[in-house]
Amino acid sequence: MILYDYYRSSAAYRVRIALNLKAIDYQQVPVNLVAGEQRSAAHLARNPQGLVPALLDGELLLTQSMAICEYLDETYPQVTPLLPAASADRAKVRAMALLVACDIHPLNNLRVLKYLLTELGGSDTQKTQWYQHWVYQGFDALESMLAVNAGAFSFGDQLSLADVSLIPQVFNANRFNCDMSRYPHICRVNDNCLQLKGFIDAHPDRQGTA
Ligand SMILES: N[C@@H](CCC(=O)N[C@@H](CS)C(=O)NCC(=O)O)C(=O)O
Repeated sequence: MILYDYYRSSAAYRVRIALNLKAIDYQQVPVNLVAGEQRSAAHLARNPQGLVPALLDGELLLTQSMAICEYLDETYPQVTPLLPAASADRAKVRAMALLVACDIHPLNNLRVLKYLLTELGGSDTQKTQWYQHWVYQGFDALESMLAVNAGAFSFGDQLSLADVSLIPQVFNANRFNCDMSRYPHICRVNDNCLQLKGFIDAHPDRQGTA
């Protein structure tokens, strides 16, 4: 498989975690978001949205990190299942995963922050305020969901899609100096995940920087 990747992209980071947890060999092809390579003709042919990640599995080209993670989970169900067996439990895991992927991350994406700065004339301080606002709003809710659902990980003691989605968001929240002391459950789950090889190897600091 080939992952079109950027080391600091949290959406690509999710897919790296899922690939590692599934013990799938893959090749990384960096798409430098700061240099604008995501808008090149070559990358738009892979992902018409001009975003990373994209995953090539043989002839199959996939986009959208959560769709890719579910594809990997369905294709390799025996190795580290990312969704629980019961449909009610799957809905709970997806709710936590999508809270991050749909309701925090898109508001704080590179193109949105850039738009705030360049088109709307915002300052760096306003950009940080915007970023932190949406993290706090999402994490306040997620913290209360983890209080009910979490054990060592987001959903009991089994790894799940909720962890795959959460850990990259915590990395980014730290980058933007969010006060994580407000979230003891999130921090515990994050610490536990970061002890595991699949998460360690997927970490942005362990990737090439191109
Ligand atoms: N919903 C998409 C989001 C993908 C996304 O936003 N990727 C970001 C990096 S995390 C990106 O490529 N940004 C490029 C840009 O904003 O120009 C997914 O989960 O794959």
